[in-house]
Amino acid sequence: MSDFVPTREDRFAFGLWTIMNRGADPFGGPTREPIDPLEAISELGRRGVWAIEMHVEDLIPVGSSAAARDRLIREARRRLDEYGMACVNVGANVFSHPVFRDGALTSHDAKVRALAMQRYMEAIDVGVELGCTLCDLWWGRDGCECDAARSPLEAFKRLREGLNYLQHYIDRRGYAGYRLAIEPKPNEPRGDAYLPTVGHALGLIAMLDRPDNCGLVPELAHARMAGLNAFHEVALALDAGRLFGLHLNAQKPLRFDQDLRFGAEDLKESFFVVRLIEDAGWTGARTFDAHPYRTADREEVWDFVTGCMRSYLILREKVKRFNADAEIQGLLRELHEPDDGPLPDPQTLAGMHFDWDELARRRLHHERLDQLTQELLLGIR
Ligand code: GLO
Ligand code: MG
Repeated sequence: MSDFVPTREDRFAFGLWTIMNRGADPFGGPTREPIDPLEAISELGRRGVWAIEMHVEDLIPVGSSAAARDRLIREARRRLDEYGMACVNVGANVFSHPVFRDGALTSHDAKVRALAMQRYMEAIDVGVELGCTLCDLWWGRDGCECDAARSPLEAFKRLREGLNYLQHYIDRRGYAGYRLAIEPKPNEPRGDAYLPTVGHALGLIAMLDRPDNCGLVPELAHARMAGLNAFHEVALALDAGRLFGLHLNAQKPLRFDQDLRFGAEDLKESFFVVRLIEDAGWTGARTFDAHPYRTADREEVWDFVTGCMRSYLILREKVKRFNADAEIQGLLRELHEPDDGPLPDPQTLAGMHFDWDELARRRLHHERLDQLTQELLLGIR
């Protein structure tokens, strides 16, 4: 059995913000010293991580001089190259500063909307310099508590306009291959966020000027916060050909955004997500977007990093066993047979006779199948 040590081929990534997270929550300030973004890149590189994601502000604080900006980009690039790493998403932090307290792209204030757009443009420019080809938009503050203040019709229109504007920017600058993505989330920090799920986002994407160039970055915790099956959410994005990224973490359902270490909760659902993307041969980054516990100190942040990757590798090993397990595969074969291919033409179909009772008597094996899956995950198969 493998010793579950990650290599670049495993395509693991971390958001810089996850390493830089200082354990603060709404009820208490930071509990650990900050980790510098450049140091984070090198430490991740030493641990076999393949890529990073970031908000442009994680690396380049707002207000940095042009010289400081260039130096930070150069140094980030040098460290990425040193470890054979990539940068797979640069987004913008348009949620922390009070100027965005009532939204960025959907703000009532045209100047705030323009400022947010400027930040996204900067994210794309810096991304290009780092060899990145994706800008994932998580619009943290684009939502509301007070529905009297803004019609969602206005909000959806502005989100659409914002995405179209960014796409035109990408086209005008000739950034070939650069893509946009929406990261849906149901709530937090807003009471309600616009576009809470993958399905909602797909609906909006279909109305864009260039729907082909905008995809999704689903996050397991966000789906579970909405009480949804995260496996199905990821599958919907994959099926639509729009799985441009993936944020892995763990979460108890219907709670605040816990951003737990991957594998810390919802093991069975996580297993099926790993199986989905591994079996599909999906080549995107397996990005962890979780936070070390508030109780963790600076050193324990690296335990958290190792833990996320080990859990993925262990689940991937379980996927191999699942796919090779004769009993499980036998049940699955039986379940999927007979597969008579496509439906006959409507005239033939209209004349067909069905034995309802016989069809209803067919054994489906769900009890055994689920128990076997459970036993496999519990380590006795
Ligand atoms: C917060 C989101 C956030 C995004 C990030 C992407 O709940 O998951 O971490 O993933 O802003 O750039
Ligand atoms: Mg995320």
